[in-house]
Amino acid sequence: MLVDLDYFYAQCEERRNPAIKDKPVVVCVYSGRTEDSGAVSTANYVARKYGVKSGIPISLAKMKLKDVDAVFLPVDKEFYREVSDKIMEILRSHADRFEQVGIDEAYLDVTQRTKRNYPEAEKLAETIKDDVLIQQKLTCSIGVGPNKLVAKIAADIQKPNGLTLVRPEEVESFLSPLPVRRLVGVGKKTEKKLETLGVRTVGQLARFDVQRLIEVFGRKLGTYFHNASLGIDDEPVQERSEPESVSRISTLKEDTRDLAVILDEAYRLCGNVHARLLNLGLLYRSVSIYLVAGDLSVHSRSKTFENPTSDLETFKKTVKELYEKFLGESDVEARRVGVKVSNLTKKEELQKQITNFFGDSK
Ligand code: TTP
Ligand code: CA
Repeated sequence: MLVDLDYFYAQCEERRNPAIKDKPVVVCVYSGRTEDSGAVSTANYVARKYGVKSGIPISLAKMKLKDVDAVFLPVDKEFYREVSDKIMEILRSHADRFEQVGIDEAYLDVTQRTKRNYPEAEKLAETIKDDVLIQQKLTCSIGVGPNKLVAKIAADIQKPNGLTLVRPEEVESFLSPLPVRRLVGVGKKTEKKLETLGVRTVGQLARFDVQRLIEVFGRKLGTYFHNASLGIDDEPVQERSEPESVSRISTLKEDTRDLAVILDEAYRLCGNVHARLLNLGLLYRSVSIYLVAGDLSVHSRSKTFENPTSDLETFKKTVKELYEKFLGESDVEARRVGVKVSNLTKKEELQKQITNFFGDSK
């Protein structure tokens, strides 16, 4: 399955402030040069009806939404990351193997838990959509197929709040009418080149002589296009390897040296990091704090323990100690604060080591 959250940044904003839900919502990256310079990050589907989409200039979006009661908001990546983390944990719990790609997409290998049964997979996808909606109040679109390539295209076909299943026997009929642009790796340039060869649809690509494709695009890409057009893909859903550290950073409402204010935010981040650790089944041995000062200078302090732990209270206590000590030594004001754990070990690894050490006598 490929799960893709709908109009993600804009939907996060709607969740935070449901009053804007029926209006066009445009999330912007302001460059800061002039009031409206910058680009649109994403927009909700109401705004998309007016032609507003990712990448266009904010000024153009404003023109398209002239005389419309629209909402323009600056990106708040920290908030979206938080929502994303929580949703990814829900998704992970429904997969045999899990691979997050980007902030709002993930592949779920559900082969075993559905026993390759599509009605089962459909039920599972419905459950996932319900879980995400009930627990995190967000909609997503899901594509289900025999491999990652097909699942991804399936998820894109029906949006927002879509669910599209493509069974193995339907792959050919599903893909063949689609424009080649739908295939991952086919951009504007490739699309043009293929068009000069008389190839517009995936089906035409599938029937096109593979040797000629290789002549035009090279062996690697030519072979890939040929296989992709037939829905052939055997890329496994790849669990990402263990992270070296888990950290979160966030901007304070205003610059401050007030320990209580700093800790209030830092503890929230600790909770966030801790949840992630638990989910990954990891223990930490080192704790670090970050502080970006008003002048944008970056400061950090760390402490390393003898033994790995997953304890949240120890984490918070150490963060407090480190901030206290840092503020005692320096006179900067904090603009952004962050926390990090590192020297991570897997819980099972530790248990194995202990068992080996004491023998398996129980
Ligand atoms: P997408 O999944 O491409 O788009 P989306 O979630 O906004 O909309 P859809 O319903 O079509 O899936 O991107 C995920 C987020 O990444 C998006 O909410 C904002 C961000 N993004 C940018 O900041 N700039 C961009 O050009 C794109 C494409 C996305
Ligand atoms: Ca999305």
